[in-house]
Amino acid sequence: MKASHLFYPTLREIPSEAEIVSHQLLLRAGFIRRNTAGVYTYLPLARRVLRKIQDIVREEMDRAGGQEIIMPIIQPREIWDKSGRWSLYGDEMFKLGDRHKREFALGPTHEELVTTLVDGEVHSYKELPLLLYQIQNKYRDEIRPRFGLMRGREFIMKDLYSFDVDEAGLDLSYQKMHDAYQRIYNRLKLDYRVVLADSGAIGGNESHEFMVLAASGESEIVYCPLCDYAANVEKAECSPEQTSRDVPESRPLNKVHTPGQRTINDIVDFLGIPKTEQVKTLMYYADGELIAALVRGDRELNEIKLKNILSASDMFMADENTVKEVCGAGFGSLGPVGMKIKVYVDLEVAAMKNFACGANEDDYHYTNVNAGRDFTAKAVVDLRNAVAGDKCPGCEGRLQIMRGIEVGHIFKLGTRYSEAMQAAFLDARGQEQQFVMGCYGIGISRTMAAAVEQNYDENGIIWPLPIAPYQVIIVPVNFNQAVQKDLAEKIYQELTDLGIEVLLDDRDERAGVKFKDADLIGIPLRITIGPKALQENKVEMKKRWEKESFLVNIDETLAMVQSIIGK
Ligand code: 9G3
Repeated sequence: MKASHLFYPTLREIPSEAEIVSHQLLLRAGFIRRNTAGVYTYLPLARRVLRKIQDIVREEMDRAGGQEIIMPIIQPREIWDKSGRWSLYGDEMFKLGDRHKREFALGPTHEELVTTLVDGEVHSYKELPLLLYQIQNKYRDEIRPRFGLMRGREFIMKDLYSFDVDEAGLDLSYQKMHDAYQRIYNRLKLDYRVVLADSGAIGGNESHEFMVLAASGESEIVYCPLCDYAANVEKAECSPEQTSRDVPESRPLNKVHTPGQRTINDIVDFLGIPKTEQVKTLMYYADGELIAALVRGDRELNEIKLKNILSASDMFMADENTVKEVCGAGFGSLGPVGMKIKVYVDLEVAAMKNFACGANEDDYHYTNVNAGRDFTAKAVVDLRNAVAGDKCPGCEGRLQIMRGIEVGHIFKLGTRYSEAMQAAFLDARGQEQQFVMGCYGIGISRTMAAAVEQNYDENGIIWPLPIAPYQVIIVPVNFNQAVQKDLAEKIYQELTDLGIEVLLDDRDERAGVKFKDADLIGIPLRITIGPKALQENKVEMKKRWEKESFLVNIDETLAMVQSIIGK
């Protein structure tokens, strides 16, 4: 490919709307352009990277027994009514009508569609297991699309669905996918972790996320440096510390006038009671019912854990006016004592003695509150977010926190969808059985962005060789100089004939601009053809991931390139 022909509009300045490095660099290097919020065009360089990622994913899916299909993006409302999920996702689902006023969704995922397909076509256990996958655009109307390809409203996903006769079969399919995903991320040269994850609204039980480690990652992961425990903080279980100290006596309940004191910190200052001896009361509507959740003053409530405990499909924080009506006080003065609604208590709070909290009366708090005596918990459950320093659930280690980008997510679905869609097959005894399913996603476009988050420097992108848009870029210092031009074209042709992907920068630009662009777009190996080196019958080479360049005899160029890119 000649640079004078390639469409890659590079930018000198960082676009103001780009907050994270991958978004900035993919825009500046002419890989993507925003069409509208969360919707992008992939320009030629990005297309080449995406194709390489997809081909690696395809190879590993096929190796694991997957068969590629292409499912429709337009999905009829009926199948979503059958699974009961048409309104579950609210405004996040793109919906459209056809000329007959029939309703459709733009596919955010394909459980309903693929289960309907397989139900109609697979009738015997002899045809299982069946692993079908596609690489296709997905549509989700994110409230706040941002970070470029990281959180788009249209994005490319590989989604595979496994159909087995029973749980044992699913376990095998799930393990095959787990291993295939590890091969994929290893081949992509990404630094990733596999973490226990929440299964979210799609139900089902076990699920794992594949997280590319990056400070810009939106996901928070806890991991144990001693054992292999790792979990999304949404899922990470918190085990209360064994309080070896003798348990203090319950002191008498005491109501205190605390005029104008609202926050946990106010009470620290006003009553001299530390956060760890206070309890926060948080109010939620869960499927229409107002409930209270208690966590220690210095902790954060984990809303995913609460939602799962309540098996609520729709849960949101109550507004202060409603709370005032029901509880008689505003947010800063709430507490479990005398509360008429259900109170869900974090494990840690249940073990606390003589704690302080609001008195459900503005300007009043209680001290020396004790669960059991002063209030009754509806349930005592793990409700808080894990934090660094927590004990590892699996060993004596102490948990650490890191941030990650979720690039893959695999789920055991069981019969969640085959039951809802009445999708069944006949087993060996001629009995009707529901398919036992799994689903497995990889964010293809997000993976490209994640690769940039882990591979860049002050000059631009540093593509890992397996997904670079071109493997080699030839930069003649002065293309108008015949000797340089001829040699550049000779090396270009010879490398191309060897099947190596080469970009020849034949533009009539200053050498400095060519070097800057070569670094910006991140081509792994640069061959510079300049007058100085030519005098000694040499060319200069530089690996994008190294600082120093080096000279190579012209007649050793091909061999050197092949040894570096491993062709
Ligand atoms: C929707 C909308 C958004 C959604 C879903 C449905 C996430 C939805 C979960 C999954 C689970 C797996 C197969 C590939 C891997 C992920 N956001 N999920 O089901 F209608 Cl608007 O998509 N699906």
